[in-house]
Amino acid sequence: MKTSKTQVPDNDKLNDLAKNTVDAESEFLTTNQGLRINDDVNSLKAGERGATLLEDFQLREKITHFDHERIPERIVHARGSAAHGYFELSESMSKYTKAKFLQTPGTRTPVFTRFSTVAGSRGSTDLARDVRGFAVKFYTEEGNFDLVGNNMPVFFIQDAIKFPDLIHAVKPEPNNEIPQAASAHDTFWDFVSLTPESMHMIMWAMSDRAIPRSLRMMEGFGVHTFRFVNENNKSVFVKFHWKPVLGIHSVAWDEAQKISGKDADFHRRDLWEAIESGNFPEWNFGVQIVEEQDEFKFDFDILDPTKLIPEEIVPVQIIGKMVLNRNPENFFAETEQVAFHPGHVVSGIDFSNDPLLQGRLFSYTDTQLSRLGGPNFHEIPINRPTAPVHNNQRDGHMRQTINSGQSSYHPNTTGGGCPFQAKASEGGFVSYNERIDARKVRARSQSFFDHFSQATLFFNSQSEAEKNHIVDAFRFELGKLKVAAIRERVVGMLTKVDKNLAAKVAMGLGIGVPEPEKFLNQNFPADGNPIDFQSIDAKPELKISKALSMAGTVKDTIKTRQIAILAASGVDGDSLGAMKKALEDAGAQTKVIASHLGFIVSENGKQIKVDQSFLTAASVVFDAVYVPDGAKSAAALKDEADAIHFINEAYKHCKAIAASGAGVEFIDATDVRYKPSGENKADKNPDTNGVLINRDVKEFINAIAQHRFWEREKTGKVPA
Ligand code: HDE
Repeated sequence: MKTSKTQVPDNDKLNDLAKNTVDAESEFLTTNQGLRINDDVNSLKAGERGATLLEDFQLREKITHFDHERIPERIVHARGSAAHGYFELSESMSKYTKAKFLQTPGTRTPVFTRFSTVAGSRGSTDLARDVRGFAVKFYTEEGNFDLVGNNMPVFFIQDAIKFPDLIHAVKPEPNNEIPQAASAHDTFWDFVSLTPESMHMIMWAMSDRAIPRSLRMMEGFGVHTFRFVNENNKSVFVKFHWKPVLGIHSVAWDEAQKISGKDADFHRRDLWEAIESGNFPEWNFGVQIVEEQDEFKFDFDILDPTKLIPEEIVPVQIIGKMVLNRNPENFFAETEQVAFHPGHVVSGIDFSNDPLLQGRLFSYTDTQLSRLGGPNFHEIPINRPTAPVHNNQRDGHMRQTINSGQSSYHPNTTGGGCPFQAKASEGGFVSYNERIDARKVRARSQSFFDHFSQATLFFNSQSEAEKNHIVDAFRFELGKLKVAAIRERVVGMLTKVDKNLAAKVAMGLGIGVPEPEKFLNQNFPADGNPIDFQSIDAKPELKISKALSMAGTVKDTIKTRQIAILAASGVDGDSLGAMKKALEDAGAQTKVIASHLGFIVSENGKQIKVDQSFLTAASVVFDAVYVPDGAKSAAALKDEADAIHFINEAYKHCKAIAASGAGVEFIDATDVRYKPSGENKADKNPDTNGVLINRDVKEFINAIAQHRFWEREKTGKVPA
């Protein structure tokens, strides 16, 4: 019997390296010293009813281990889930970089990718309005390269020195530890209202990007500008992008809040189940390349992490893909203990002077020392490079490697001079020899001072529905504040982004639109802070960037979409079966939901297995609903309040709904409006608005692929 096995990334080399792992193919339960255990049910006592003896080393070992099973959670990005996979290069980058894994098309590099929320604790909900971490560890033959990014291309602050302040402000307030995994509270918005540079990122965080439908349907960004360096020591700037093959999709905010109650593990489960069912998530990997001589040609500074380079100005070139095809074997050993670090680079990849990136380069090793207990965290299997490690570092807590020999210093003769330094031609890392000739100052470049024009660009680039959701998000978040002055300051700041946006938010909050210039200056901390939000009134050329909207990323596929089929006994088994098959053939997953678990019986007496009852299923965790024919089934559903609620909610959240035959009678008992009424127009499906009544299954499939019919939010309001 297999009892435990330490897993390392699925790669022969890695397995070889994991020499000191435990591969205990033993039939017997043992202590940690390998002693076979005879009784794991009773502790050692003085008599059957007697006191427990201190001598019981078996009990003490077990409980002591248990007492120490938790390690400090990550200060940020504590809640995460991860998977193994590979990166496959399709376009050689040899012109720009000497990084080996980016040379030959077809090269596969093993990866381990961890997604996370930022603010919540380990046990918090997946569906919090938050930024998502998107961290990829590439186990390249030249050492590990970590691309530690987010699902948004910019960040809240420009300088690392403000990071502890930002995080203290967004985390639960320190006096009462409220609220968990939420930015809708005074301290966060107080910080934002006094930090104009955050405005661009705030627009992203208030958009639906902050509530993804699935981790498999989010973009990823390296955020900072990095450098590629080629064999001739020529460098270009580079921004990294991940583009999900399934498109970028989100849920509705009302839905997100409900999912948090119905299934707090929604994203984690979705990722796990997709991989288990062989639907491996995929992203295209892209780069934006900027030649060194073009560094200053933009109307923003490419070192400023609150700015993106619009794809219309520098296109994203797709150079490969990432496929996640294996779930971790053990959450703690892999997902929890993985240690990312933006400073883990390989020869050919280097840093820019982005002051946020520069600060991160210190922080990540430092945090692992306390989180993983010492300096040897690189020896934990998930963190080990596939490239061999030879150096003179020794000892420390939990050292795994047994180094042999006398010498642990350089230079040496006692060890024959080993290990040797590598020349650049041998793959030795040489930092890019950028010329730096400057005064030592605590200051920020004037070129960082345009805090609003890209926030405006983002807002202008959104679809109408996306814009409305941003307005609602501001109303929600600011509506939760207790201090009115903070609310006003934020709305004042919004006028610098878009006057109409500010007016709409103000209306929802029942306040007038404040004059930003006047009061923002007054309220600014009088501490000589050099940040003056008005310093630059930039007028960028680009007014709209289509790439910033999710609306254009709808893909023609329903692969992995979850479809609920509501039924009761008396259902038309053929109608149900045909739809189930058609949807599954198209790659979707279906679940039959009824009032009880077990089986329902079709019109012609066949048993149909029920997957979930209304008690455990909720429309918010599905993408679409189907109600099959069958008079008795429809009548029974009409009497089922949960079934009516299910449909109403699916309708409210703008999902595709289909019904056939008598199933329509049940739809008629809900608040769903489906009759074409002129104003009830859908995005791509003008006749149906996503409600398919006695329509062909192909139309239903097309509707599911559209993801949502946001138009309904205007015309199809239902209480749910
Ligand atoms: Fe992080 N960040 N960060 N961060 N970050 C951490 O490292 C930090 C920043 C990001 O799945 C910590 O191992 C500083 C930007 C991800 O394990 C910590 C600054 C971006 C993850 C840390 C930033 C990120 C982290 C906490 C400002 C997007 C999760 C635990 C200078 C480009 C990685 C840990 C995982 C984790 C520090 C800003 C992404 C404390 C000081 C910008 C995806 O070291």
